[in-house]
Amino acid sequence: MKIKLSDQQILNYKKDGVILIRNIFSPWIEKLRVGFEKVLKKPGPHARENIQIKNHGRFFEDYCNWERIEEFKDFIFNSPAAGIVAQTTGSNIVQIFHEHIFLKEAGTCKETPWHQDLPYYCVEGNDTGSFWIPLSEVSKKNSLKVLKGSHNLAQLVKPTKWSNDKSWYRNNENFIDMPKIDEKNVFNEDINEGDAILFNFKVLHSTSGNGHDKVRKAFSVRFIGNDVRYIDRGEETSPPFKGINLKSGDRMREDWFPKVSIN
Ligand SMILES: O=C(O)CCC(=O)C(=O)O
Repeated sequence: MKIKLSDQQILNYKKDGVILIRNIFSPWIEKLRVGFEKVLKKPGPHARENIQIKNHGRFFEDYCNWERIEEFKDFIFNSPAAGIVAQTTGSNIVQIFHEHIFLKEAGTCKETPWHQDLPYYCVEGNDTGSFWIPLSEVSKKNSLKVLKGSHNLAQLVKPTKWSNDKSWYRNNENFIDMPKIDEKNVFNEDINEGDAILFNFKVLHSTSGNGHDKVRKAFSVRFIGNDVRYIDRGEETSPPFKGINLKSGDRMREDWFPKVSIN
C-alpha cells in the first residue's frame, strides 16, 4: 500500500535529515521479528559481537541477510518503505542497499557511538534513507538519537570500529574528527511499536546502552535513490561487498541492489 507523506514531513527530512513516522509498519512488525530470530539462530558471515568482556552484556549486529530471510525480502519489496524514501528524496528510482539488525541485552552499558553511516559505505550521494524500526519495547532512553542537520557537514566524519573504538580505515585523510554534539539539536523521541525513524545516511546518530530490564532489538533497512553512486574508498568498507566490480561514479549494479517498486 502506498503511503503519502505530508509536504511538511518531506521538508523536515530535507532540513533535519531525519523524521519520525508514526504507526507506519504495524502490520509488518511480527514478520520482521520472525526474520530477526532466524538471523539470531543462524547468523551470516558478517555477524559481529561488539562486547568481548564477560558480564558486560551483549551488543550483537548482523547485516546483508535479506536474500536468505524471506520475511526481510517481503518487507523490502512489499512494504511502503521504498515508496517513502522515493518521496523524501524526490527519487524516481529506489534500490535496496542492505538491511541490518541490532540487539542490546538488558543491562548492556555499551553505547553505539555517534557516527554517520555513509563513510563506512561504498556509496556517495544525498538521496538516501535508512529506517530504524524497533522490534521490542523502546523508550526515549534506549532509542535512536540523531543530530539534526548533520547531513550538511562539509566533510564526512572519521568512522570507527564499535568493538574497540579504533579507526575503521588506515587512511583517514578525507575525514574530519567528530564535531561537538549540540544537545539542543538532538532528535530523541519516544517511539512505539510500528513507528520508524527515517534518516539520511549522512546524519550523525547514536544509541545509549540498554538500561532497561528487557532486550532491545531493532531492524534497519537502507535504500538508495537517484543521485547515489559507487565510491571506491581504497579499503574494505562496511558492508564489504567484495567483488562488486564497479568504478567510482558508477550506478550501483541492479543485480546486487535491485530496484524496488515505489508505487
Ligand atoms: O541500534 C543501534 O544501536 C544502532 C543503529 C544504527 O546505527 C543504524 O541503524 O544505523
